[in-house]
Amino acid sequence: MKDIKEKFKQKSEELGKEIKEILANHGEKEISSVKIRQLYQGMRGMPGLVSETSLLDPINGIRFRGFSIPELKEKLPTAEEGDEPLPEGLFYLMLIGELPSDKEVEEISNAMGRRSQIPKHVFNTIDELPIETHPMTQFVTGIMAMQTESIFAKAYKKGINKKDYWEYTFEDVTNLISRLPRLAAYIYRRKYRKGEHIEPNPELDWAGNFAHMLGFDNKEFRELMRLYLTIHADHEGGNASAHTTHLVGSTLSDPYLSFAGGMNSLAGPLHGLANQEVIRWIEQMRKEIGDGLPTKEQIENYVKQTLDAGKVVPGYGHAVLRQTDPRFTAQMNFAKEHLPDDDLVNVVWRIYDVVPDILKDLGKVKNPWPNVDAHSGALLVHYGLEEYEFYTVLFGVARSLGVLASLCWDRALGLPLERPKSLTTKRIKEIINGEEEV
Ligand code: AMX
Repeated sequence: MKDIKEKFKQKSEELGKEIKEILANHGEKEISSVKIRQLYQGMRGMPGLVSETSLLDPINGIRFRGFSIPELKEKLPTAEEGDEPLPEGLFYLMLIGELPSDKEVEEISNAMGRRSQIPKHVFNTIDELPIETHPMTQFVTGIMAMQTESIFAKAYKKGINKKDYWEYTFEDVTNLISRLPRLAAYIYRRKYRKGEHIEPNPELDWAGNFAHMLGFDNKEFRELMRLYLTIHADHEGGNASAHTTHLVGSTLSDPYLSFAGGMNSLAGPLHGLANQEVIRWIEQMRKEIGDGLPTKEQIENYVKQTLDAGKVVPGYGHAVLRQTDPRFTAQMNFAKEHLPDDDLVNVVWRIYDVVPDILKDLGKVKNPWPNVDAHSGALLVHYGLEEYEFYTVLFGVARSLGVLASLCWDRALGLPLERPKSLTTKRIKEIINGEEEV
């Protein structure tokens, strides 16, 4: 990783200079105004932070350093055995801002293999948790237990110069990303496969090795993991897991603590937990109306039942997107190629035919289209990964790539403690009445 680290240093110094100039020449330029409703509605659409790794367009979806998902599929290096992009390549792209060569991706894969060792106390800590503990709780516990390994925290304690923060962060970030598949696989095998663990295979790439350690050692599943970990990696900086990682990191908490924070936020049903909720919801529907392909009317009735019970339809809607999520489409294309006749996949596609119109008719849902989580579970079930409570952990492993690449940038650019202003409703009423603050 030495050359990549050197390249990152050079890129971040260049951007640091540009930002200084922007601030000196345009620091006072207004780019947005804030409406009262935005304070009560989750700051939707309010620019509030900078994140270099990706940018989300409401219609066209996510672009990683300018590249769409189909472009990533075309341009990023792949494993020899397949044609899905290697997520290590996306990590490089997000970190450096340029497409990697095959050699650079190989360098990352090898470094990740070498750095993937996890100290025994981490496994022991997880083993102390009751087996029924939710996999996301086990995942966060494991990340927190690994914090003993933080190079940044140790260096900070000794005393380091501000300008060197990024270097220690970079090391922590690379180590943490390398270790996460091992940690996640450990949790999976502990909870669902009688604790029969599988040693890593150093010959495999990051995602391929993850599939292997989970116990799904076939080419198609390895390919699915490469695609899955790529498309879930980042969704610009304002989404809850990215923003939480950034916020916690802004206090100079080390990457382990910051990422654990991000993962707690991914564990919410409105965010990453939606992928488990989708399969749970479909399973419930099939219990009620029977297996096989449900009719459109049956789905319509089930959706209405969900809405009447005051619940959301999981996998549909988005805070920013206003079209079908290209991450949904990428998974649909994978399914069309590899498993077009799968029962559950066909249920997911039929739900896609029915739900948007119903949500549109409600008149309040801003985005009636499916998001990434509407499709992911059906693919996993097909290959035998049926334990849906584990799905958010897969999302979390993927999300590490984007939010931790971003954390490297935060430290390299010396971004400060995040501390937005909050108001009380009393103060808002005073502002409405044109009263000065007392
Ligand atoms: N089903 C039913 N109602 C929905 C809905 C859905 N899928 N999506 C939005 N709505 C409702 C909201 O609950 C809200 O109702 P309210 O005014 O009675 O409170 C209204 O429509 C307006 O909401 P919105 O502005 O369209 O959405 P939002 O930005 O507030 O929330 C999200 C976005 C994702 C939380 C929401 O669409 C949702 O709950 N979806 C289902 C859960 C889900 O799939 N989450 C995963 C998102 C992707 C991810 O992070 N992994």
